[in-house]
Amino acid sequence: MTTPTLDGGSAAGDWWKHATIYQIYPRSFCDTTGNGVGDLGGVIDRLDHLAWLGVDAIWLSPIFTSPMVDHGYDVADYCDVDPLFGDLDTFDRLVAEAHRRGIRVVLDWVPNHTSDRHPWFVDSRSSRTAARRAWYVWREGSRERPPNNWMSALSGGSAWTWDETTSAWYLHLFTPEQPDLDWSNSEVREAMHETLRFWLDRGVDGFRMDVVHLIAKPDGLPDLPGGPGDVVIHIDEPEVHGYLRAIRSVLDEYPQQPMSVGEVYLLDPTRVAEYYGDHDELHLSFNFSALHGRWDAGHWRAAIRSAQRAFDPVEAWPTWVLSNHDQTRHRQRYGGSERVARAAAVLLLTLRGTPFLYAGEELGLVDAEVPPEQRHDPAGRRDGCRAPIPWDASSTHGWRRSDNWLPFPPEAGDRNLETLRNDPASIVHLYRALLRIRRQSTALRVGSMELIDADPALVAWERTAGDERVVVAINMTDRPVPFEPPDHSSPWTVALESSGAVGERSSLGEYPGAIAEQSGVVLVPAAT
Ligand code: TEU
Repeated sequence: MTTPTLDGGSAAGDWWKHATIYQIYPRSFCDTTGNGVGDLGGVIDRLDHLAWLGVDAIWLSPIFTSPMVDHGYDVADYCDVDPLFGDLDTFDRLVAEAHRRGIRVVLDWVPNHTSDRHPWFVDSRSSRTAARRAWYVWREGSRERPPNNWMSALSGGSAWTWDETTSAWYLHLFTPEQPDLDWSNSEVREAMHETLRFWLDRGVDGFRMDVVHLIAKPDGLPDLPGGPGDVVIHIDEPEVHGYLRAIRSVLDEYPQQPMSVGEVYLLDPTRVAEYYGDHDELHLSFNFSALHGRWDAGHWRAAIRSAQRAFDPVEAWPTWVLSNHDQTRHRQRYGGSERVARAAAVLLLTLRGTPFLYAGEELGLVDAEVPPEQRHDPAGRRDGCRAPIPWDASSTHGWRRSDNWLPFPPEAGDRNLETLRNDPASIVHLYRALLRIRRQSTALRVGSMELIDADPALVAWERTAGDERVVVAINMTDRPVPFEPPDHSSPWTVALESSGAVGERSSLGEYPGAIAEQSGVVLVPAAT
């Protein structure tokens, strides 16, 4: 076997612009130990699926040592793998095996807060004069009233917890077990930089940075103007940009072009774009404003335009996300049909920007139904989208047991990798075909993008790079819609061998999505 190059399908740099990044929630991916929880060995076992599918990188949700109050988003040691998932040797093997297949590895790095079990916090809370007292945000005062009106984004109560040992409040924007670090302290910044170097030295290709916009807090921690209902996760302070430039310098020390993608949870794309700095802060940032909307052509046209207005003038490279471990899976949010799941695949993989694909999207999964007594999420609402991935049609769906940490999604008997791979017209083959087209097309990966006037039921656009022009049209309704592609790409002919459709068309007709190139047209059928 020839060793694939780590080039994301392109000889050029900036691999993260060309790449499709696949998010793995390790607890739910694949279990090799039989404890009902996925692990790193399981990720290694499934790398062949990812290579077959054609993704360029994997992002692993947190794997560091953690008491798992928030499933790894509460880190007790940034420089080790939690024993639930494996150990550093397994991790090194994972990186080597992924790289051997041309797949890069991105880790989830949680800079805003640690676990309350992290030795830094254990020390910090031990006394008012502890060496690391000032690594966290402490306030003394009356135990009757928290220092301000901030509410925790996860547990709902105050963002402050009173600590008896030193009679003081500590800040936690998430659960009380996730105390916020004080990034205005240079020792904190240096210690956190070292945690990046630890993994970069082991060859990782980048980091997804959890709520990274929150690491700078407003001076004096004033009340939020909107009262306790105001959303604390929309904090956006100028100091954050200096912290990000310093983080970028650490990444730039390394030859593998490490990439940073920030979970910047601001819903105004113009503010999100500022987190790219002058190409000296984040490489990429999520733009969740598009995700929070209906499956509706008007919404998507507006979301695309607002991303273009915010990102293009400052040359900030966009990203697109439809699903992740915090949101109801998009097929379900958009009404549940196969047709929508297929059209959404075309949307995600043909827009201008780096697509993030959440494990199980390629199977068209919806959320598991999780009875209240089986829920684990401290927010109480995110278990369904974190269900185990069904790999085969057996009763345990490729897992060692049937009673895993969460139940399988409802249609696992049909929507599992084995069953879908055996059907060349299934959604997993559609994803694979789209990823292949994307790899082959410079226009789709990095070309410019312009919306095309079309029927109000449609979102249509053209991607261009040099002489290569690609037209994409997506029908966001379930009725047939006329669409005449621009002259240079007609007549439309079916080119996607796995689509099951043949013949010539000059209209989108009953199809939910289509991609037209000079070489032909991919019409995506609504169902198998
Ligand atoms: O999410 C941040 C965040 O804003 C979410 O809590 C969001 O408000 C909610 O999920 C929307 O439904 C990140 C991680 O993605 C999440 O899993 C963690 O719980 C959180 O940070 C704390 O680290």
